[in-house]
Amino acid sequence: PSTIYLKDYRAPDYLVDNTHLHFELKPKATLVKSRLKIRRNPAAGEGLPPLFLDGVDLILLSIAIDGALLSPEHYEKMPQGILVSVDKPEFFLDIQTCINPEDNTTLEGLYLSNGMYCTQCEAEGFRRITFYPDRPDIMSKFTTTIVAPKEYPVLLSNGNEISRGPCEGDHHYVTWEDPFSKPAYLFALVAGNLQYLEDCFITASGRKVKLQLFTEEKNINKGDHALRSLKNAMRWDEAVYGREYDLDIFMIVAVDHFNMGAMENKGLNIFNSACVLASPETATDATFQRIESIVGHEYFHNWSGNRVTCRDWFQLSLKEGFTVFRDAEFSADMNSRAVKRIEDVSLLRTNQFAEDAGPMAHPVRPDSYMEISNFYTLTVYEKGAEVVRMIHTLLGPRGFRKGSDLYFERHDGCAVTCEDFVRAMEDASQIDLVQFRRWYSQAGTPQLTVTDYFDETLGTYVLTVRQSCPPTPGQREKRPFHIPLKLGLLDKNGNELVLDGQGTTQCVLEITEAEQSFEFTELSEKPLPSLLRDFSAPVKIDYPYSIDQLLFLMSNDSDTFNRWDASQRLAFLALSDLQQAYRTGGVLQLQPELIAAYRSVLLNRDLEPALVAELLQLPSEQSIAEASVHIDAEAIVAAREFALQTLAEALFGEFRAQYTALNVRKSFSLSAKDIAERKLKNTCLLYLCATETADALALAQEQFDTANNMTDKAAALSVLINHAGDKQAIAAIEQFYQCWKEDAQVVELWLGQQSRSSRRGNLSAVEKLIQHPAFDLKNPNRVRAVIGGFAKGNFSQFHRSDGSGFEFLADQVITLDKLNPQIAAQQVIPITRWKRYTGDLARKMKIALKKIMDSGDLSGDLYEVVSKSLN
Ligand code: B3K
Ligand code: ZN
Repeated sequence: PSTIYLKDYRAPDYLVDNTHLHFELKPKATLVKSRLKIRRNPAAGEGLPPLFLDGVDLILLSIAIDGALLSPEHYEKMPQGILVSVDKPEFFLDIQTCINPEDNTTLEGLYLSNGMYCTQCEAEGFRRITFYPDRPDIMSKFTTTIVAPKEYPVLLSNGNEISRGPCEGDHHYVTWEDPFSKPAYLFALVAGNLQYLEDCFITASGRKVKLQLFTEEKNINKGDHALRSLKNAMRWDEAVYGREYDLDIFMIVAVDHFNMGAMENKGLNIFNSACVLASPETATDATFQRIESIVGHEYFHNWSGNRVTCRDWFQLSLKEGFTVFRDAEFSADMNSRAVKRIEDVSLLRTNQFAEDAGPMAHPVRPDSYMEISNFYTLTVYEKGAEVVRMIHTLLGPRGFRKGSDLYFERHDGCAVTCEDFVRAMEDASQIDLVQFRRWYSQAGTPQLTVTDYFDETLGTYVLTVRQSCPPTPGQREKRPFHIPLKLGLLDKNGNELVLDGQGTTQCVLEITEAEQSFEFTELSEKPLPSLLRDFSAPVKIDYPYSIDQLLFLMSNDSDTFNRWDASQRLAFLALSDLQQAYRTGGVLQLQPELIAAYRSVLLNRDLEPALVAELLQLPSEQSIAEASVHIDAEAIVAAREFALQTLAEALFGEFRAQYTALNVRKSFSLSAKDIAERKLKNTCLLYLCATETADALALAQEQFDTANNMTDKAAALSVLINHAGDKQAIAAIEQFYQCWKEDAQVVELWLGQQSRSSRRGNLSAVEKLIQHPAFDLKNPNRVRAVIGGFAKGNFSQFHRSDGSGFEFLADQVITLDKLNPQIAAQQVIPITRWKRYTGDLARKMKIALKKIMDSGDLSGDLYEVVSKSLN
């Protein structure tokens, strides 16, 4: 596979004003007729160069210009498409192709999922449907006719339905017209025997929009939450961004086989069933919240992505970073803002920081790729969202809103760049973002080192901030970033100090140089800095906090995020001491201060349950690994296990009391308060059961037997799997399966819990799960649950010192690559970061990678990831 560079971007030679598509659906031989109205792009130069049309895995039946069939000397077949000779500046191009949806296991283009036809075209799936200039800067008005047997009563595409009727031989057709120009990646088609829920939404200007959610009949009772979330998202986008919906109908479809979460096709969002279907009996609180955020995310794309789209795929974060920022703020407004921020930052620090430090590290706007599917990354999405959040911080809410208004107004209907976004923000606010743009072009996680000095005689406090950024592939040297550093200063009683004459107690320092000092005057004592509040920039920050200072911040900081962060820093310090003791054969000990801090968090009745639950979480093994310079997997597992056990034993009484207080029977609700209480209760249950005492396990069993919602049921199952003896655990696993085996989403949860279990998810157990009838290598959700659950979620078993976990992963990835290259390339990631591991593990990961490399014909997706990580 070849590398594509941003610097090589050229405007398209030809434009496609209209696209007429006609589908005759058959499982193994679907006929696709397209009629394209094409014209020379006036902005692309002189002459009439040949027209290139992308096409992959297509059978070409015929091609004609203005009705005249082209003979083979008028076009050239190439590996990835055809090149057509052109002799006029404007013409109609008619093409007929034949495709095979049933055998399409890549889940790109048109495929069948449980007997239902559906499409996935982003980024480059449309070229698997017909020959087309498949690039996002070609925007066209689409009309789509679908012909199918009447056993497929529901036939959907983008836009509005304009006609329907019978066809010969028990067939029928529906024609859809999308009045908005769009790139081919936003095209969608669905056909199936589906039921739907319907609702409606009145927009701010009084237009009525029909909302429909389509799913198989058996799931129809699981759609309410998604529809409610959709209406909340529509209202929120009007209130916060002034954006109204623009078609008369908005449809959501749930499909079981899907490579990612969901897709924002114009007017016809297609969702992975797991990201849209939920009921209290079958879905956990985390699932409900994920659904709300993804429904919001896809809806928000209607403006940030569809009305204004990307010029090329290097600009992916233009729509994804912005839209993740939008959905995060939506979720924060709908639920607990503090908890949402903590969750997002945990994800970023654990997984995006690892990406930024690994072999696939790339800037938010990459400058090259082999396979664009590999760049739907945490860097493009989550770090991209942090970049937009920093612009929000620098401009303030009003300036940011002016900027987004200008961006949408200026670029509506266009395919634009990250540069256009930043320029709109600058123009609207008059704030200089020249240096800030480096966030788009430089990869790697910046490191801030902060030192301070207090002059007692003058009463001045000086903070010195140094920034650096480690080298990443292709980028040795980095120039300083423009970093908003939000901070406050605390006095010895925990009060916020006033930072200026106006009574301000919090400020944003703008770090722009490699080293910079900031002075605060008229202070009577040396303050304690609360740095990087609300995680105001995606950086690592180092300040030599003592344990006492962290304990003080944990109970006194007015910034909730930093209270949590102090608890994490404390835990990291303790875990690092424990690792050191483990390695040197010393005695493992947890400081009494830390135990006392956890106790006071548990006993503090003034703290909100949501925050208590967060403060009590020990960092995951994965996040400890990411924070280590050299990853010593065995020491990490031992240290964390010891900390968990010690806290559980020392605070058993307190956990027990808190659990009992929260374990009251009441009807289920999704209020923020109830979600927080369930989370705290189940955190207590986990600590209690970590002691593996009969008393604690009886509580888990009781909760497992009587829970009236899946959050409590799944939490109980998880602790039974991880801490009960064989008999009790196996009985629970079996009973749960018998109860839920018909429910795809619950079965996925059940598979995932077993393969993530440090106690029971050893390699042979995972190999057995792969043989289970519920497993299916062609279903990405099942692959993510079992293979991903093991390799990404079962740190101790996957990193067993014999390397068997890595070899297993390599074998699975090799098989998977033949079916679904995108999923294979995602699953291989855990072994690509081998360089950071100590000793033999690094070597064994590398051997597993080589095995993949040597296995023969790799897809472009997998080849890119494996070859870059062997480099
Ligand atoms: N835009 C899609 C992602 C498509 C991924 C293609 N490999 C979903 C989203 O981000 O909203
Ligand atoms: Zn998106």
